Amino acid sequence: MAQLNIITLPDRSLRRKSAPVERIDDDLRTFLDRMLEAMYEAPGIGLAAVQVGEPRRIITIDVAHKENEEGTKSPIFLINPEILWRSDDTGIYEEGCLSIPEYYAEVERPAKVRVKYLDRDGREQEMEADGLLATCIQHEVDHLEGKLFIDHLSKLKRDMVVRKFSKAAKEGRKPVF
Ligand code: GNR
Ligand code: NI
Repeated sequence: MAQLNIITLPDRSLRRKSAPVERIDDDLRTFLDRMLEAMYEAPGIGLAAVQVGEPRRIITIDVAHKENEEGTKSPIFLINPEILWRSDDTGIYEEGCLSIPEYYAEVERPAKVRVKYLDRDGREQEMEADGLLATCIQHEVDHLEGKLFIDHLSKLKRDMVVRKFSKAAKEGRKPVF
């Protein structure tokens, strides 16, 4: 089966709000596996289904498997995730996004979150996360609302990024940062 293609700016479909998953069956699990493969291949530490053209509330994450080191995979699948609690204390990470290739910027977010979700067997789970995992979960849940990490930056920076991607796309090249 062909690998899933990751959508990049200025594609407006990244702004769509994703719809809840209604049934968790083998077809969905096959799709989860394909998402995971695309994420590892990229390589990235997280992926939301909307980034591969499926606006459904599905996320894959593996913060341990940053580079393609075989044997250290620890994937997490979050279906219909809901952030139940965000800490008051915040943390700053330099974020990137597979849909905004080669642009990185520091984003401040709550340092810890508690999230409720369905796992790949359809079982309800809750997890408390901190560090990079907490940042990644928030970055991915933002995608489900059509929100990108550049939305956390100043309007000046965000507009600069979008303009560079739009201009580059018209000229059939990649943006230079
Ligand atoms: O691969 C990714 N790295 C990353 C680094 C810091 C904060 C968030 C991320 S998620 C990103 C992959 C991606 O675009 N997921 O939507
Ligand atoms: Ni992203």
